[in-house]
Amino acid sequence: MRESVCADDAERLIKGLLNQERTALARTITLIEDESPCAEEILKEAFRHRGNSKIVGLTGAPGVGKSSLVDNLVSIIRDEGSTVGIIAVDPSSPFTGGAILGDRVRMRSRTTDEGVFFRSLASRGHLGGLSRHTGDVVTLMDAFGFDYILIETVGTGQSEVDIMLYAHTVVVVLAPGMGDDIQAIKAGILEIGDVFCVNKADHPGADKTVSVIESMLELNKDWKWKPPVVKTVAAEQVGVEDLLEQIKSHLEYLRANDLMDKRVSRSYRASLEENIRRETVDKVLRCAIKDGVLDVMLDEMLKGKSDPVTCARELVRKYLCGKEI
Ligand SMILES: Nc1nc2c(ncn2[C@@H]2O[C@H](COP(=O)(O)OP(=O)(O)O)[C@@H](O)[C@H]2O)c(=O)[nH]1
Ligand SMILES: [Mg+2]
Repeated sequence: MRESVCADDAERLIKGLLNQERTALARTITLIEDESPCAEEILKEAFRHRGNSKIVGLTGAPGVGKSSLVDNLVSIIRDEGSTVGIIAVDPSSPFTGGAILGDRVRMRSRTTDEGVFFRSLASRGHLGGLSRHTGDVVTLMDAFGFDYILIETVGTGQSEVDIMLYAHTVVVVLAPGMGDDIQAIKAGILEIGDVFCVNKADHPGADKTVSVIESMLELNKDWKWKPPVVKTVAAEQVGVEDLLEQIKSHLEYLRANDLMDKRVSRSYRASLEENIRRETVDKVLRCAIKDGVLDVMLDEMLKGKSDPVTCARELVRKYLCGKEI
């Protein structure tokens, strides 16, 4: 019964999505976040229609100015007549003002501008992981037909780095005087950056930060694409055109060197992993929570009657093995 209702709904939403109806897009994203079975059909169909968007990720520590940059990039992209979908996977800390800036883009997309669509994804899902839906939302926005998709995420952990795998071009954003974050760069982000952006160039030490990044990039002699380092003052709309030019150059480089497929398959791989986790780890935990089995097991562990290894095996056997999933 549920299936047939779902099928109708899915068909209508797919049609709407491909007709660039924003309500259909918004509704489908909600279905995905709710992990509704209807979302699956839509996603399968949407996947067949993706492949035209330029997907750009922006990552960096909280407060460096990612949302401000996104806001600026959106203005320039719109001035060029292109459309843009924005995905913010950002806890929007009240201390950084992230929420307020996000609101600015969100307001524009809700009120006057049909060419902008903003969606923030809850960064912590109910199972405790980082948003597992980013890849799916990228697929939907791509199928919808935005010229650009911008993904903003806080670049502090591995999961955030993983989200960047959905992008064709990754922009790593820094601000001057961030000694600790230069260390963080060493721990993984340097490798994924295609373009580096030193924002808040109105603050002292911007040139120093640029040269630190450049000297780190020098260590890798194998670059076919040497990531450019761009200075911006997002608060005053300075340097953001140059940033967009560098992003476009990188996309052009990928295309000219037949590297786009590699990037795309990187994102498919990330999507695949995301889906496998959802079909296994998330499913087992969800079932165990729903049935109350998890609480029972935790209690048994507390009483010394069981252990995580045994319980994990039991849960996998109970909820995955021999069952249709
Ligand atoms: N001085 C200065 N402040 C900036 C600049 N860009 C952003 N900001 C401010 O820095 C704060 C954090 O910016 P936001 O874009 O929310 O950073 P996010 O957390 O990385 O998204 C806000 O108060 C911005 O107004 C800049 O280029 N210079
Ligand atoms: Mg932000």
